[in-house]
Amino acid sequence: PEPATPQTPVTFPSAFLWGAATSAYQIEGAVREDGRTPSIWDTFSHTPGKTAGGETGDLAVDHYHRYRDDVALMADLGLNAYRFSVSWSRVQPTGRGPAVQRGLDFYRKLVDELLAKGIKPAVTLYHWDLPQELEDAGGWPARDTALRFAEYAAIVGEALGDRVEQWITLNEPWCSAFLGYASGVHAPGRTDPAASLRAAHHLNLAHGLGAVALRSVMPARNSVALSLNTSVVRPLSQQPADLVAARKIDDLSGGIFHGPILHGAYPEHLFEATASVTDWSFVQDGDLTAIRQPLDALGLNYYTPTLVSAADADSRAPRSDGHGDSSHSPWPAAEDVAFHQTPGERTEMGWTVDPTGLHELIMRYTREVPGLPLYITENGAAYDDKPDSDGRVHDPERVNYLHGHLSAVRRALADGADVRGYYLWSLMDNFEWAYGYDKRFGSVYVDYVTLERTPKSSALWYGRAAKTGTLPSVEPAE
Ligand code: PNW
Repeated sequence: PEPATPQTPVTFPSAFLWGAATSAYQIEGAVREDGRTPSIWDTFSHTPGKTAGGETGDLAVDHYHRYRDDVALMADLGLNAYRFSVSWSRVQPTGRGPAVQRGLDFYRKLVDELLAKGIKPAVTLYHWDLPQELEDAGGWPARDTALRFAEYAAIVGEALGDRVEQWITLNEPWCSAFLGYASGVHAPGRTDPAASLRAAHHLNLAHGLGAVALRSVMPARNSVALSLNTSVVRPLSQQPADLVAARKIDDLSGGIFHGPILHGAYPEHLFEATASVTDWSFVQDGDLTAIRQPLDALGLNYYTPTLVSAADADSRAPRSDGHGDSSHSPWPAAEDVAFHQTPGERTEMGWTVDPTGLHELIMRYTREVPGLPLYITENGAAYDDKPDSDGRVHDPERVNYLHGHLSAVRRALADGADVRGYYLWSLMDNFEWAYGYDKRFGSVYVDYVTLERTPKSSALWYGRAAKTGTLPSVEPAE
């Protein structure tokens, strides 16, 4: 962990984006309004036993009706960027066919509100909420879903491309493919390793076709990117078997996406490593060319590093590894890998706080694609926040987390990385997927009875950083 004191001023470039991030299903609510129909997350959260306490995004934090206040709050805090996602089911309820104008109008109003307050919008097209009808037709393991995504991308690009410059096709395709189709802790809750690898390929294809579709309808000045959550994988030792285990998890978390997207090829060892699960015959001629589209930027999401070793015979049981409770592993064909807890302080998710991993991740992609602008599109922590008797919410642990990770970004800049901005996850407390409302990632506290928003001390701290371009000092955590 970073020492909280003594501190020298940590200053950022003047054009740096200081943002916060959210996603549609986690904050909007209004799931049956204005023509929206169910996504896989509506179905999943309404299936008994799938989320903590059976919680759903039906109301979430009611952002659909409170977006003006939420934008005003961001402006008051001093943020100059906001990353949100579009609900596919609002725009194209069945995942096909003509767009619903009322759905598009919501996002247009949101964007206009942001622009009026000097906040730069970044739109994520897909943050895990596939229209249920497309899942019923096969979901991401079916090739057609990638083609449907490209049509949807063109619809949203056409509607918002004149006023939104920053576009992200997919958020964390790793989670969509492997938590959705292998471990089943996320929607649609399938536990089929072969299907999860098909899903990964079709998500890659969706990204490539989506990037082309966006560019065909948008001004050339706009930027097209995607957000990856490549694990920062560390081997437990330098023994060859542990290094092989680390490479396998690196391939399955990062290379399986950035290989084809950035370099036009899957990692050398991936086919062999997963041969027990699939023959990869779903990769068609021309797919790798279609997937490798020039990127204007890359989004990196980072929370914690991953520590692995070769599994000995008795550590081969499937485990959840902080990826939720499941007897099914999210890592296909990786029974020979054991996962370990990184030592150190942990957040409410049980994720170890380690800012050096963020520096490592940034430098890795700086080497992987020299010259590609990078954004930290998510970084943050869940803590058990509670209002004081005076109604204020003090979260010194989160301030410390943000200070440590933003300092790591600053060190990467000094080391030559081209990081253009940082989006804190998350603007406000919200529906944390399978964990429901239990895990609070917000810098703004949400009272789940009144839905009242209260900036935590971390939001005020981060706002000062945004306004001044310099990290304020950190009070030692009590
Ligand atoms: C990301 N894992 O989710 C998402 O993009 C957010 O929607 C989410 O709220 C946030 O991080 C916090 O969880 C992840 O198991 C969920 O490795 C799970 C994992 C990683 C990211």
